[in-house]
Amino acid sequence: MLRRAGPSLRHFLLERKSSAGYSSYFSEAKMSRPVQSRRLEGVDKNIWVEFVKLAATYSRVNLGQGFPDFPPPDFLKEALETALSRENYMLHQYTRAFGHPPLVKILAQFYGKLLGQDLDPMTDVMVTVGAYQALFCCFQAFVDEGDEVIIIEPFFDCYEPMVTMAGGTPVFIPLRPKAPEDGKMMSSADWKLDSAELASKFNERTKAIVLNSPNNPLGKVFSQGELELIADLCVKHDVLCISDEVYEWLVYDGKEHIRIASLPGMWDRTVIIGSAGKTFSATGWKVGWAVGPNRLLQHIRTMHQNSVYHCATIAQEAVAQVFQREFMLYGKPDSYFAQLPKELQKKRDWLVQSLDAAGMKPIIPEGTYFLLADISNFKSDVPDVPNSDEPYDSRFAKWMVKNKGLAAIPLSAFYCGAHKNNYSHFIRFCFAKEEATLKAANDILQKWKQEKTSP
Ligand code: IK2
Repeated sequence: MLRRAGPSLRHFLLERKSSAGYSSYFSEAKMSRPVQSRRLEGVDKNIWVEFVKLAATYSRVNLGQGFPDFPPPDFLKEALETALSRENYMLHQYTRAFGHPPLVKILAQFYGKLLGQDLDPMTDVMVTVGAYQALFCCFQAFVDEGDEVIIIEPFFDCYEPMVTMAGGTPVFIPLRPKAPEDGKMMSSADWKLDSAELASKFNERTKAIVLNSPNNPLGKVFSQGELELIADLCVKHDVLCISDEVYEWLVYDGKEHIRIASLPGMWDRTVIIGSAGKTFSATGWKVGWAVGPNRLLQHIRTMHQNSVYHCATIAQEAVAQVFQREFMLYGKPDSYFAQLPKELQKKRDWLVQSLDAAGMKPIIPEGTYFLLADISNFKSDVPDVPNSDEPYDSRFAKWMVKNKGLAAIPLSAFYCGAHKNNYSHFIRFCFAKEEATLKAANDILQKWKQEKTSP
C-alpha cells in the first residue's frame, strides 16, 4: 500500500529508472498506475521553503522565521558539554525509544506539578523530534477517514496538511478581530472566537480540536473563559484536544498561561505538546514532547516507534539536566522561564513602537515571540492587484524583502486556502532578536517612512 509512501517513492523510482536504466523490478505499467495522491494533494507548497529562501537571498534583516538570533542560555550549552565530556559513553548510544529516562522523569515531575496530578514518566510522557513530530504522531495516531478536526484560524500552518495526510477533514473556525475602543492599539486579546459559531463546528464526525495557546502567529493567549468554552464542547461531544503549547513560557504583562488539560474533564482527552527549542531558545535541537494519559499516548508511541523510533540521546540528556535546573528554580526570579519573557517583553515593546512610528499598525501580542502588523498604509508602495491568485500580504512580504531587505511572513500563510484573502493585510514579525537586529529593522522602517512622506 502506498498510503504513507505516495508519489515521492514513485518519483524516486522513476528517476532511478531513467538515470540508472534499470526497469526490471517495476514494470512500466505498474509505475504508471495512478498513485494514491489524495493525502498529498496541495501539500507540496510550503511557506517556509519559499520564504526562508527569499530571506536568505535578499534580507539584510530577517524577522521572518521564528527563531532567536541570540545565543541560548549558558546553562544549556554547559549541560551539553557536560554530557559529552562524561565517562558515560552510553550517552552516544540508543536510549529508551519513547524518551531518555532522565528526561521523561523530570518532564513528568514538572508537568505533574503544573497540572496538579501524578504523572507516570513511562506512560504519560513521550519525547519526540521537536514539537513537530509530536503533532505528526498525534494526527496519524488519532485521525481516520471521515474524521473532522477543528482548527482555529490563524493557525500554525502544518496542522492542515497533517490532518489531510492522515485522511481527515480540517474544519476551520476563525478568531474574529474587534476594533479596540478609543483609538487604542489593537491587542491579540481583541481577536475572539464566536461561541455559537464554534459550537456549530462540533458534530458526530468531530474527532479532535487543535488548540494553540499562546498562538502562533497572533500571539493570543486564550483566557480561562475561552478555554472553558472549548473544554465544555470537547466533553459534550467526546472530542480530543491536541494542545500545542510550545510557547507556554512566553507570556507577557503578567498574564498567565492556562493549560486546558487542567480544566474539569480535560486531562483524559488532551495531549499537551511542548518544545525544548522554543523553551530554551535552541530551535535547532529539535527536542519536543507529548504529555497526556496513557490511553492516548499508547497510540502516539506506536506511531513514533514505527517512524522515528528514537530521538538523539545526548540532546535528551542535556534537556533533562536543564529541566532539572528549572524545576529547582521554579517561581524564582533566576529561573529562565521567568527571565526569558521579561527580556522578550522589552523586545516586543520596542518593535511595537518602531512599527507604530513607521505607520505599520502593530497588534500587541499577549504571548509568543511574534507580532502582526497592519500594512494597509503601504498600498501606495505595493499596489493591490485585483483578482490576483496571490494574497496581497504575500506579494507585499516578497516585495519588502526584495526592495527593503526586511523579511517577514504573510499572515495569509496561516489560513486555509479558502480564507487566505480574508485577512491578507497583515504580516508577521519575529522579535526574538538581538537589539542590533531590531535596531537595523527600525532603521529600514523609519527610512521607508521618510521616503514615503518626503515630496
Ligand atoms: N507548534 C508551533 C505553534 C510552532 O510555532 C512551532 C515552531 N514553528 O516556528 C516556526 C515559525 O512559525 O516561524 C512548532 C510547533 C514546532 O516546534 P519544534 O521546532 O519544536 O518542532
